[in-house]
Amino acid sequence: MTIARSLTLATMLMLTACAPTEASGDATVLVALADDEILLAPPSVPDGRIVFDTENTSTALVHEIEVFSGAIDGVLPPVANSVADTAGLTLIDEVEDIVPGASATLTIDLTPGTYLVICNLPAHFEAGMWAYLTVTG
Ligand SMILES: [Cu+2]
Repeated sequence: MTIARSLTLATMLMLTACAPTEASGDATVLVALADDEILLAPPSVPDGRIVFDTENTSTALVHEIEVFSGAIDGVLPPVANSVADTAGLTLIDEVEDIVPGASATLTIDLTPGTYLVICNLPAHFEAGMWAYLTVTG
């Protein structure tokens, strides 16, 4: 392969990698459910149909993913009876009972705003299982 051809291939790969995800309709958020945190990659996506590609990375605990609208970044809901009191939030969708090592996919249409992603099994929210997702317009 010539150098010019290698450069062309490299350029094409870069253009493909940089193509905006919203052009194809869906944005994907990789969600790692760990025992003491939830990691979202990326933590900000454009509005529209969003695929939460979720994996329970725990070796021992069952987890769930719940996505709430109406969240304010930096303002967590209070805890009552070992779970988050989500009375001021709106549950958009969830997947329960994701066993250790298992994956689950949640696809939701979201409008711009701040969303709170949590696992609300007893004591899990308090342990740190929450993350904010920013959806931009
Ligand atoms: Cu959990």
